[in-house]
Amino acid sequence: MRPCMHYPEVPNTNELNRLLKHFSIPPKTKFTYGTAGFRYHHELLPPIIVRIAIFAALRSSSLDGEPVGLMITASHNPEQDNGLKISDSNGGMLPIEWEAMATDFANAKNLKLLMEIAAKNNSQPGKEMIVHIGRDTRSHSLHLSQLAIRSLKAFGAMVIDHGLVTTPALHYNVLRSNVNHMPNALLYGSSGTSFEKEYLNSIIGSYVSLLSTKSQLYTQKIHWNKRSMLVDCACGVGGLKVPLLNQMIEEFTENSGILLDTSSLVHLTPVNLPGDGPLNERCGAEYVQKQQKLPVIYTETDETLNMEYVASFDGDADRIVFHAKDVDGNLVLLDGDKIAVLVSSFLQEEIEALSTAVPFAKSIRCGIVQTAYANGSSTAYLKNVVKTDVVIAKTGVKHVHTAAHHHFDVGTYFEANGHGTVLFGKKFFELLAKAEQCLVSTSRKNRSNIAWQRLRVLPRLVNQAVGDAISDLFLVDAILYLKGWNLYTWGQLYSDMPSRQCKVKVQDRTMIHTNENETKATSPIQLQMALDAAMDAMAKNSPTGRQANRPRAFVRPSGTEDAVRIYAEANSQKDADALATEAAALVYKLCNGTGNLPSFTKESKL
Ligand code: 16G
Ligand code: MG
Repeated sequence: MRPCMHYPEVPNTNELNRLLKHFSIPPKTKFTYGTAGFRYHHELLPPIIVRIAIFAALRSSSLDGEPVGLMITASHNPEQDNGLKISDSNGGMLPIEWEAMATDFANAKNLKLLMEIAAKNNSQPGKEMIVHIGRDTRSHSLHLSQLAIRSLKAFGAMVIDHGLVTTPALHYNVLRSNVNHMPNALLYGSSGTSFEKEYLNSIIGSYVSLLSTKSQLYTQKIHWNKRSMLVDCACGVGGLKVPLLNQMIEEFTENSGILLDTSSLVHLTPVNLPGDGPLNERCGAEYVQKQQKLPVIYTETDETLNMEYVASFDGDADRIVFHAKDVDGNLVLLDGDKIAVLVSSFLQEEIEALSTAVPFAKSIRCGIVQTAYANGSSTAYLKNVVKTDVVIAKTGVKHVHTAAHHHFDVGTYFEANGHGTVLFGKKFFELLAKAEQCLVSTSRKNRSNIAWQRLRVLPRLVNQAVGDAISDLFLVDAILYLKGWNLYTWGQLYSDMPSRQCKVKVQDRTMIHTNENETKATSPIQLQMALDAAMDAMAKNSPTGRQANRPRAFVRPSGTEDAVRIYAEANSQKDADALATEAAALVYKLCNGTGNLPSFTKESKL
């Protein structure tokens, strides 16, 4: 877990020129910064790595030497792909204004052009340039990270290599090394350069503290036979970290002195570890959520695996969905929407409980950010039952994260695909300080006091830089434990509208433009008119006139693949499939489709 430091050397122009020449841009190729960085077949990556490593150093320089991060991963994509994600110094995504420069960099032939682009963007090498590097378990990631390190050293930057880490842990490392971006309340404990262990310990410590607040406030409706969770790590980097957690939980509980019935602690059984099977293939969060199928368990084990409580991560462990197998062997899926509902209702309840003793709590703006992919039933439930504010933002962490910060003091965001976290703003920390003054001398059993004990541990449990499968796993488990729920109780909060996702290849997907939150296509102009007509026709035949059940479809160009994505939901699976098929055919016809149109036979679901 200890990072390897590479101290800055004198910039070596010859070496840089050599690297740029050797790893030249293939003819007729244009690389583009996508939804979350660059993602291509791994053989195409080396020229991008050299150029974006230099770009990252310049970004650090533009922030007066604040460290930034580079993660070598293609997340949930298949093994043959690889990519680069950039963490800004605050642990968040690269600011959108810098994406065009990143694209120009990735396509620049030589050092002279790179420096011209940098100058045009008022960016220049500085004395202090620090880049944290991490990589996932793909077979080509080591070689690509070595290339990034070589390029950074030649450019005169300092490199801190974390080796095999999850994407969220790398973001956290970056945030933690820029303490000016961390809320004071989160600064504590150790110093040094490796924060990963400290990070996992802080998650576990907060988790155990949260469990210890269990009281008779919630009536235990369901008793767990065994608090044991199977964790499908998608054969990716999360599989290197999850096996460490049981022992960390035990050690923490023993040493902390927190009184807790140890049977309340969840036991994790990690499966689909690196090397057990193909990365992200028929396993992991993307497969389970998009294909709506149970994952294949590649790990050989003598144990009978408990499929009642399963979490699936994606390949770089920044996404999570939960699921179970019902008595008929079918999948019960608890996706990002269900997590949003669970987490936000818990937060609302606790803030409300606190408000009886601390009226300031009433002024805290709590809310949820979703994307157009959020199931209509979840949005209706959040608005009508949880009674919370819902904002729909564009797909991609950079959009939902920004919106959560912007709109709310306690902003929860979850994409249906399982990316998400809760962000706590300044006013929330003010609330904690006021609560401390009012409640420190009250009984720990007082409801407001319990709410305060719960709320104050959350910012250390929930990753404040970016969504994290490990941190979300413990958050969800703790809430379920406190409520006495299992996945079925949770799943029954509302029923998802049947939905279908698919994709269509077109000659040039950039011809499709959408409105701000991607719920409507703005061009080609006929496309939305035709989609509206298809939705209206289906709505007329819908069994109920309720707003939540209105069939809905939208299309958007993918930011990670050369395809147009289609989403449809309706009152039956048949209707959702029919609407998706119609939307796909419209895209194909109006946007110069190529290849095959999707069909929804068992094997061709996308
Ligand atoms: C990336 C995004 C994810 C988004 C997905 C959409 C990050 C860290 N990840 O995986 O948030 O849902 O892309 O992919 O931002 P698409 O543009 O291909 O549909
Ligand atoms: Mg990912």
